[in-house]
Amino acid sequence: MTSKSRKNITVKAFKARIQHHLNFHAVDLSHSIDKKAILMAVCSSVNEIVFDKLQSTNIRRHERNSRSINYLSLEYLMGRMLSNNLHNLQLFKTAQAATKELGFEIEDIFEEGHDLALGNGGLGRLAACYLDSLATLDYNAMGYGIHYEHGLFEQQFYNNRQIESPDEWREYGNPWEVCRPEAEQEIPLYGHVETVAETDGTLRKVWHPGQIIKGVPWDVPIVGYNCETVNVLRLWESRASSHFDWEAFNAGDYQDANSAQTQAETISKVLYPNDSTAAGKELRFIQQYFFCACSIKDIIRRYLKHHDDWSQFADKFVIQLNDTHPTIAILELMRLLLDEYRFSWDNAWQMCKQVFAYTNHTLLPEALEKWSVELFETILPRHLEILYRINEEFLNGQVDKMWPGDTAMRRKLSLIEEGQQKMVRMAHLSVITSFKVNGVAEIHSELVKQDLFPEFHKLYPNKLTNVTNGITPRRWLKACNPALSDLISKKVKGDWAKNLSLLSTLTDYAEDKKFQQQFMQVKRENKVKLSEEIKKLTGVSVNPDAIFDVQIKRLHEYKRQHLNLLHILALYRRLLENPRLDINPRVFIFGAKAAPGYYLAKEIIYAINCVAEKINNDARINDKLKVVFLPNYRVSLAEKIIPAADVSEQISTAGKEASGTGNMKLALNGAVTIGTLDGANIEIAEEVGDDNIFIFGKTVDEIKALNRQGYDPVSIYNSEPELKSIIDWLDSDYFTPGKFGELSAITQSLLNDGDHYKVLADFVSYSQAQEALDKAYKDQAGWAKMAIMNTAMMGKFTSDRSIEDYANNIWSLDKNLPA
Ligand code: 26Y
Repeated sequence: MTSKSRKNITVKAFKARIQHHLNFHAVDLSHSIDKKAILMAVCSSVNEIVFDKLQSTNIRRHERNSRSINYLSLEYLMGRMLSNNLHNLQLFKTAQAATKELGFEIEDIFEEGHDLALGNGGLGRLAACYLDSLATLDYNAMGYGIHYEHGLFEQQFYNNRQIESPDEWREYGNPWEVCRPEAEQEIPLYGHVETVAETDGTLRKVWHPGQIIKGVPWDVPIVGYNCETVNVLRLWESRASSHFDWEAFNAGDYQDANSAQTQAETISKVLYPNDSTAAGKELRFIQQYFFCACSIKDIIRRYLKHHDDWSQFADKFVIQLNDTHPTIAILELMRLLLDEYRFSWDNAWQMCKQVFAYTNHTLLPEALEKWSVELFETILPRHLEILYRINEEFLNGQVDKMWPGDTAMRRKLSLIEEGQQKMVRMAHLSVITSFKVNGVAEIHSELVKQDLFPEFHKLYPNKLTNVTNGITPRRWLKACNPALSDLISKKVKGDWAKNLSLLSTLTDYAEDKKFQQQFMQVKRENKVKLSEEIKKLTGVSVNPDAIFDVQIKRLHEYKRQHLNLLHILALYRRLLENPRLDINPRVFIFGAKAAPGYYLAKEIIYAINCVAEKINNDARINDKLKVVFLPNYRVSLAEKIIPAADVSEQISTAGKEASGTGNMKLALNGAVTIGTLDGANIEIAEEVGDDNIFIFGKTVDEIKALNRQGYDPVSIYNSEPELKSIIDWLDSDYFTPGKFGELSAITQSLLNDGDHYKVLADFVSYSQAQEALDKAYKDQAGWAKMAIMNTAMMGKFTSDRSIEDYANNIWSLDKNLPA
């Protein structure tokens, strides 16, 4: 089918397709059709077009033999696929009309879809936005990841506490994937290494693995927006290599017969829900190796399909490591080049140094991955040998040349950390191998250079660089906020979803009374919709005319949801003291999952829920304050919250949030940021201007100075009466009647454990910024102008710009527009 006929597909034709597919998905068409069946039928109808485009993209790629970018990530937070695919295919209105004729609202059908939640948070969602942009910009790109049977856990609240249950995203099958058995891989593990003498006297290493696992690829098509391209996200599922041990089974040992299979399938069973503390779990290590080995072998297979020798490999493939999680891919490529393809050491190493690039997403020391040498020795003995040699050459070569005889420096930069247990520093391996290393926002990249890897920056002055994160405006404005999108399209000429800088035209209307009214009317309608959702999810009624103040992100001490909580308590207290206090009614909206093993994060959720319960049921404050914690925060819930937000809380301790991307999504939808000078907030402030953002708190340098001087939170507590009374209040049984000290883990962390994240140091400044914000909201025209300016000035933060930065400055991709 040509692109022309595809664009012209009529409602009638699309409806006929849905009806045709309903034959497979519904048992009895003469009765009312269930929503799951119609969802599947619509997905199948869309897939006819998607897979057709995928075929022609592949043919085009093959003819052009263009350089490809291969994105390796343990996480992809895709969310739901149908709405986005319809928008990207320009089929939304057609599908909407067709399903309407069949008696369904398309939004209700979307609701039946399950989120693809194969990621934790920012890093996984960034990967998903980048796939969208890569396809939209027609780059030859492939995403590689793990086909987890269970994605990120589902969250519910029970007695105000988080409880987790497994995510069952494939319970009824996933329409957006197809198995590719022809690209299956075999992955060795365990065993030992033998040194074999060749006939010519040279020595060769042979790894005799103790176990072989099968990797089965599942392809998820990635549809570009308003273009011909469909790329692929390839996700590996682990299986036992010989499916069943019939010998054991026949001998009556049913358990043994099954155990190899069970063990193999465990590898891709579940996504680790930690996003900040590297726990050193063996299964996680095997997951990383399994997926890297499958992906590297697949890359080599794709290359050798079209080439007789290796001379063009580094020209045709570049591999991006999404944080250190896939670092082991480096050692696997080295191993294959050396042992399977018989490269010399120097040639193999040269090759590796040309193909890998690494993105750093965090400065938090506890998130930097290290694996014990012991684990390497047991599971990947050959890789450890290779690692040792890389280290030796690095220390005796580059390090010794720059710092001759400096043993302290050798110890500091070594790939192996000495100590009770020797550990492999994955970040060091990534940095020394990669030809580029990037941070994810200007300030973060500077801190990577100055604080995290200063010596590496000295060794390789041109290696460390920045690519500021971005978000796809297709999902995060066009699809999730149709009302605002329609309003924008009335004023902005051209396809702003493909060229987001066009939104700056809106600055012309920022003071236009009529446009302000329309803009705020859209916001209000979105708030009404969200109010209904809040009622449904929590039972709490909220006033759509209140300020909707939103903090949505993973729960972490550095993100400081508890700073927000302290301010809520301050407002509550002020209102109790003066019920006629002249403040705008406000609804504080939280969404966050805590890692199941992160004690304090779970205590913060509990505290917010307890405080919410008290405030929401307190008639004295006249509904001026509401607090809701929406359960099971995920991409599809974010898509409902973000269009309705007035205020975006971006309040991390300066220097801790690498970039943030929720900050960009909220601002794009006309929320005004209250935030610290951290991550991409700084660049957002530069774009929107100081008048259109509320900045507060200590800067990175001031935080560093506090740490040098010796930070004393108790003295702040003692000198700020309001803060003191709030903390004491939290420590009483006011919010947990009859249970004294129930919330004291939080107050203890602030007072006795040193308040690592400087909550108390920033409290007063935060509270003042909140007052200024409240005052600004009273000037409705002034607020509308600020909101419009935020939407208008978000052009920089499209993930298309990020991808062009990567393509031009790191990947050297050629642009291959369709003929
Ligand atoms: C090692 C393991 C425990 C681990 C697993 C996941 C460590 C970290 C992560 C995820 C990190 C993450 O999501 N980082 C976020 O990446 C975003 C995209 O660059 C940034 O916007 C955000 O500031 C950063 O926290």
